[in-house]
Amino acid sequence: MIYKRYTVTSALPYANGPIHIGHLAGVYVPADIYVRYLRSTDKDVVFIGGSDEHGVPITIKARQQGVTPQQIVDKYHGIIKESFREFGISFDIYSRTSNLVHHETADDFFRNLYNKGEFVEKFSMQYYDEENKQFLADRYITGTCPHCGNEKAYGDQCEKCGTTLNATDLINPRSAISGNAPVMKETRHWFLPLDKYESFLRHWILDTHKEDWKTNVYGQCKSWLDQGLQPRAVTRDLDWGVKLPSEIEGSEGKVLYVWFDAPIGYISATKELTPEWEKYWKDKESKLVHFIGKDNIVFHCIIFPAMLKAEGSFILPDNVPANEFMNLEGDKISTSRNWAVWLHEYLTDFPSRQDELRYVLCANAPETKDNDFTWKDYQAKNNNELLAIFGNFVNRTLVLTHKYFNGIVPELGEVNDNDKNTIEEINAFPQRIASSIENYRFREAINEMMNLARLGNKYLTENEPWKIFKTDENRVKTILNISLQICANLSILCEPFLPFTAGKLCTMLNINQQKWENAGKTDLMKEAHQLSEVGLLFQKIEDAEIEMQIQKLLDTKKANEEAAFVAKAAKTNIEYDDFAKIDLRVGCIIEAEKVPKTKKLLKLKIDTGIDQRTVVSGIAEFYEPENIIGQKVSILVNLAPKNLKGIESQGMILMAEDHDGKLCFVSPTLEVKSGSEIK
Ligand code: B3M
Ligand code: ZN
Repeated sequence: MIYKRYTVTSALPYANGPIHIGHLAGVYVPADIYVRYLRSTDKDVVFIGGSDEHGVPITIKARQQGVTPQQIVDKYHGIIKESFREFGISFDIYSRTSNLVHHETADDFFRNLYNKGEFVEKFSMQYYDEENKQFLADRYITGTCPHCGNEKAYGDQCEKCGTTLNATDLINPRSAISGNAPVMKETRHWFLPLDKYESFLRHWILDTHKEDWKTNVYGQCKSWLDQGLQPRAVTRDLDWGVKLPSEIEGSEGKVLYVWFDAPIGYISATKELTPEWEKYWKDKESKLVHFIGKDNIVFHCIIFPAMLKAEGSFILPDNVPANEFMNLEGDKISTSRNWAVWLHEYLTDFPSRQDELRYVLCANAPETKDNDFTWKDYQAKNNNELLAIFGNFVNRTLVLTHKYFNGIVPELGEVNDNDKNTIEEINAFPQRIASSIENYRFREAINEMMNLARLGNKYLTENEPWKIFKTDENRVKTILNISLQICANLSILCEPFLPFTAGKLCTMLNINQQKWENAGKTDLMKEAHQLSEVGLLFQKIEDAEIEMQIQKLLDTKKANEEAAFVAKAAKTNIEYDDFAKIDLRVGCIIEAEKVPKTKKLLKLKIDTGIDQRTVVSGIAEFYEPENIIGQKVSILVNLAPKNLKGIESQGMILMAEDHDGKLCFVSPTLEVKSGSEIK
């Protein structure tokens, strides 16, 4: 089917934290590539984005910080919007769900379904905080996970074992607001009867989209459908969100469930963007595409389509190209563990290197399986691909043109077979890249684009213009003319992926950014056209820069381990008489040496104040013998001697074990004489 226009949405990030490379790789870079390509082919397209500003995590964060939810979302909406702008994510509008248009639109949508009798009203028992006079939704309840024993599980999920929970599953439930045990109280909610749409959804997804939806997306949908769909509550007891229409009985203190209002945010934002919004949402000749991460599949492929279908006047998505997750250095990206590369921090450390990150995230995009971002790979892709292939080709071409022809495009003379083949190959690139993009295969597309730069490099290397300039200037003219055509083609074909680079390249070539239909041509650079100055497209990334990033992550890991430390429970009680049998003294290490052929053992001579005796201690991994002479220790002097590796050990020094297994001396903080009793 040929579409007249495109409505492209990208998931609305929660405005309760900044965004990281996982967001870019999974959703926004692919969406932006797709949209930039469509614009380059002169398609009518709207690219919709915005912040998701409702939901319980936002209210909880606000409570923790002693501010209002609005203050939280104002802060993060600003940060997120700025990150997108800096990385060239070219939304036609970046809106937010706390604004009036959205509240009105979501309200309309709910009313419409309500009036048509599309909802099922149900009474149920729900936890209630008597002190705060509030029903406790999802995350407002914490308690012990019945599956893994995690004492900090939430009413909707245990983050430790990943199980989806109901609040009533929790053992020893507590209100997250007051800490009190909640009581059960009856409440009323409205449910969207998904079961009613099951057969429609089955047919629409399983029969008509088996071929064109990605396997991961199709597979998740199928498994949901095969399990059978249940009615789903679309309201919550909460005071932050889109309020229920007040004339509805029982609506007080209730808002729309965040996953009901958030996707409507796509529609509200389009409304805000253009008075002609309806054609992007209601005309069958508009192609609706949702870019999302894999955790949002059910909402975009099942629930939102059911909502749209229930409303009746909207189109359904043509495709939902969801990506898997991008991990970081082998570990899942996590906001709470600060395990992420935050976009605003990246730009402080690597100013003006947006395209470098866009490149690496796209070349490595988690399209069919989870993937890993590593700093070493980032460096390698920058240095060995962007710089060594793309940058190097453009640089060689431009520098030679300036050197031999004062930066004026030389004429194309007689073309030989090699030239002809090269020209033919150039012609074929736009279609190949286009087809990969249209099929949401962005890794393949960016690799194809780089193949054009590879072709350029190969062409220059095979023809070696620098060797023949003195003897055959005309031949050099032809070679550089063709190389310049490749540069001009790159400026068009790289634009969806590397918009900043495309801009720089156009400046150097002294041409305007051109449309896709011109790509493939080999007369883009006109004879006698004057080029501008040569600048650098990419810079080398040094080892030291990468080591700094890796160190930053190691520090985070360490801080997380420290934060996660929990002291072991106490042992059973003993009587004082048992303790009194132990003879502990302050001592001092006066000699230390490694025990040969062991990794862990040191042979120490300790001045106990009573005598000088030998103690073998398992601390060699942590201390160099020469550094601990003079160290005060606590020593158990009446421990029965024991033979260790042929040495008689007469006592034991006390060590405290840190969270990471490191052993530390236990010694008095002030000067205390050796032999003093510890009791
Ligand atoms: N805010 C969830 C997420 O960021 C959610 C997406 C809404 S899209 C309508 O994963
Ligand atoms: Zn659990």
